This record gives sequence, structure tokens and C-alpha cells, in this order.
Amino acid sequence: MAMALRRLTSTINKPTSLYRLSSSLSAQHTHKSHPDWIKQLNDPLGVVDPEIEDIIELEKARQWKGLELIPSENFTSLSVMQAVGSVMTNKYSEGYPGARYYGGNEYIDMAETLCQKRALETFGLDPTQWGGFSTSVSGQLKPSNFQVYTALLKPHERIMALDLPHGGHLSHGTDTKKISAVSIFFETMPYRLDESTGYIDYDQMEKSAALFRPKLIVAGASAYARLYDYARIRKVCDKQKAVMLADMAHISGLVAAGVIPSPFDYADVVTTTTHKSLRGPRGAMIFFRKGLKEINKKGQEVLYDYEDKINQAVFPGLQGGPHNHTITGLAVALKQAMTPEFKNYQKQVLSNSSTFAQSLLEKGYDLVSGGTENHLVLVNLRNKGIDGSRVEKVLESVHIAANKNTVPGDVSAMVPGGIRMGTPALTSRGFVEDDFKKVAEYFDAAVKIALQIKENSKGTKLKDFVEAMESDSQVQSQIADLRHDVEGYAKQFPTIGFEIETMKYNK
Ligand code: DSN
Repeated sequence: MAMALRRLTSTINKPTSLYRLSSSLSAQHTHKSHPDWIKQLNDPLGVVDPEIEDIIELEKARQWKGLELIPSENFTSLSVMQAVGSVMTNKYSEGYPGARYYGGNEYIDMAETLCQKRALETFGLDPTQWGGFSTSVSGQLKPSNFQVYTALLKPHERIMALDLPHGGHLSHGTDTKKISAVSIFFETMPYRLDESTGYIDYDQMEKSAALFRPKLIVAGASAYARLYDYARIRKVCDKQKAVMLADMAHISGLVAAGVIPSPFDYADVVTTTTHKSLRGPRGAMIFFRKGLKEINKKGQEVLYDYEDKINQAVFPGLQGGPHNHTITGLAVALKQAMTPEFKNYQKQVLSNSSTFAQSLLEKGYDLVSGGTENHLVLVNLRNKGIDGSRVEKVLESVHIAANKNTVPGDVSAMVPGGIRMGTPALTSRGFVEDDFKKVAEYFDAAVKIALQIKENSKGTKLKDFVEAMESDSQVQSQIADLRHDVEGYAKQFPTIGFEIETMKYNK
């Protein structure tokens, strides 16, 4: 006992031994292994949850074999998915870089700061004049637009935006049934298309604004195939002293690549989702002007005051912990958006869209506004004697994903008269102009099947149509043939973010 004690004290008192003791604490740990119950919790997906793994494999096959024509969708890159599926998902970081309510955020701050820097660079913005949030990603565009409204307006102040049935978006509050929070908490007045041209009626917008006196006007849409006249809307905003919010969700990839005009030259605030033409992860960004606004009549400098207000509205106003994996993935997407390859991609998106529009026109389809200047087309099916809901059903059955959509003149959003289709997703897979001529043929074939089904339907309801579609063996065999052709065509193109060889369902 005494010997042992002596040995211990002599060891303790030797400085070199002390050094060895501390160095073994910091660097010479052996790796511990987990007990089985922890190991099991960390097994790979295929072991933990084959059911979900199978669903993911089915979705991969769907993305590979189908024609993805929904204009607000895209296939994000492998590198973005790697960042999104990373350990960055594990952190809470309420607050802002350098001012968090949680410890351990040094790398989250680095990712977010880089993301913000890249966001400004991507859109060519001077950081002394514009600020941006990549934190606004714990929702889709609806929260972001709502965050802007709550930051800059008082409850029930007035917003003007494109009418929902004319191509607007629910987050702009022009729904007459008051189903969106925006239309519940704010007063909205729509501006509309000139139905004879399918273009926005700016003259009428100006007149309505003079009567309605909005505090904020939204320049942005969900189904508008033409470019916005931002300068014109700026003038209306200036007359009414209204904030100009550009919602560039659909077109932000095209804006980033500089292939269509940028709203930043005119708007006060710009919002966008990040997963549409921009090809990032699902999320949203808010940009706002800062710095000098004007010199007032007394010769004093007036500064923009959006930064703190929008900051507050995002957090703590409406958002909690940011999705750090998404912010990290977005940083990657923005890096890609500044490359020459991305510019080529966006040029191809536009060229494909224009070819697609032309092919549809040649087949006798009526396009709202007569064509397109962006990534989407809006087909008015009324002259064909059918509606968007019925055509969407047949398209889905032949593995073509598109949206039914209201078109000017529609009385019901339940049976809209049009179909909205876009080119960003298939362009990501490598489709070029000739491929879109083929896509137009497949679309036309699907519409013809829909017309035949409608003729055989016993009643006038959508469910009668579906019943006729499912019960007619001749129709079923036409659908099977067309689906076979569509899938054969789509399968020629590479998948994005995963390899065909590694897929479970790759036949
Ligand atoms: N951004 C919408 C779309 O256009 O599909 C979804 O809310």
C-alpha cells in the first residue's frame, strides 16, 4: 500500500509524467465502440427502413422515366444534395451569424456568411446597397413573402398583386376566398391581364393603384410567360409611395444567368425560392435595399430602413431554427449559378421553351399571350374543347407531369381551362430543342386521348371522366402505348444526382 502510494505520488510530481498524462487525454484516446442498441439506431437506411428506401427508389425511377414539365420544379445537382444530406442538419442556430442563441455555431456561421456573400454576388449586387437572407429557408416562398409583408406593413394595410386566376400566386393574397394568410391579414387588390392580349394591363394597374393606394405592389407571378415591365411598376409604386416587391421565384435562375432582365434595378425588396430555375435546394431568400434612399427636401440623407424590420420579421417574428443543411446546399447552388455552364444551361432553358411554344402553336394550341419569353408556356385548352384537369389526368397516366392552371376567362379554379408547362427540369437532364418538339408530340397525343375519353364519359364531372378513362380497355391500351413511348424516350437521358446503374428499379 505504502509502496503503491509512493509510486503514485512520484509519478504525479514528475512534470514529464504530467505532460504525458494530459497528452494522453487529448490525443491518445482509443475509439470506443457503441453498444448494439446505439449501433442499430445508426444503421444505414436500407437496414433501418427498407420501406422508405424502396419509396425513394420508386421516386428515382419516376424521375428517370417521366417527363417533368412542372415549371416550378427542377433536378438539383449531386453536390447540392450532398450538402443538404450532411451533418449541417444537426444544429440549432436561431439568430444571425455572430449573434446566435445557441453555442457551437462557428461552422454554421461560416456556411451562412458564405451563402449570403454568394447570394449577393450571384445577382451582381453591391453589399453596401443590398442585403440578403439565406436564413429565410424554413419554409417555401409563402413564409418569405409573408415575412416581408409583416416587416413592412401593418395588419390590413394594402397590397396589389397579379390576380390568382391570371397567373398570380397564393402568397400574394389575391385569392377571393381568403384561404391564404396574406389575404386574411392584409387587404389585397388584384391587377390583371388584358384578356385580349394575355399581357399584364399596366394602364389598368396604374388606375386601380390610384384608387386603392396600396402600400406595397408585387411584381411577380406563378404562371406568366412574359417578362415583367419592372420600370413601369416602379413608376406606379413611386406615384403611390408604395414598396415594390419583386417575387422572382420562377425566374431567379434566368435572372442569375443574366438572360432576362433583373428586377434588382427597380425593386425595393426581392424574394425568391431557391429550387426552381435556380436549381438549388428547397428554400427561399429575401433581398432588401439598404444604404442611401434619397436626399430629402431639407437636404438630409434618408436611409432605407428595411434591414432591421425584415430581420425581425424573419426571426424572431415568424421563424425559428434555420435549416442549416439547406443554407449549406444553397451556398453550393449559388456557386454553380455563377459559372459559365449555368449561363449555358439557362440559355438552353429559354431556347427549349421557345421551341416548345412554337411546336404547340403549330399543332393548333392557343397559348396565353401567344407565346413565351421565359421558361414556361400556359396553354389555353378551351379551343380544343377540354380543360386542364382532364388533360392533367391523362398526362399523369402516361408519365408526363404538368399542372392544370387557370387561364383568363375561367370561372372556376376547380376546373381550370389551361395547362402550365416549363422547361427547367428536362433541360437539366439534357433535353434540347428537338427533344421539346417530341415532347409537344407526346402532349398532343395525350390531349387527343383526353378528348376521346371525354366523348365517352357518361357524366360531366371529373370523376365520370376518370371512370371512363379507367374502364375503357381501348383507352387503357392507348395510354399504355403512349406511356411506353414516353418512358422509352425519357430513359435515354441521364438522371441527375444518382446513377442509373445504382437504381433498384432501372428497367
Ligand atoms: N411557386 C408555386 C408554383 O408556381 O408552382 C408553388 O407554390
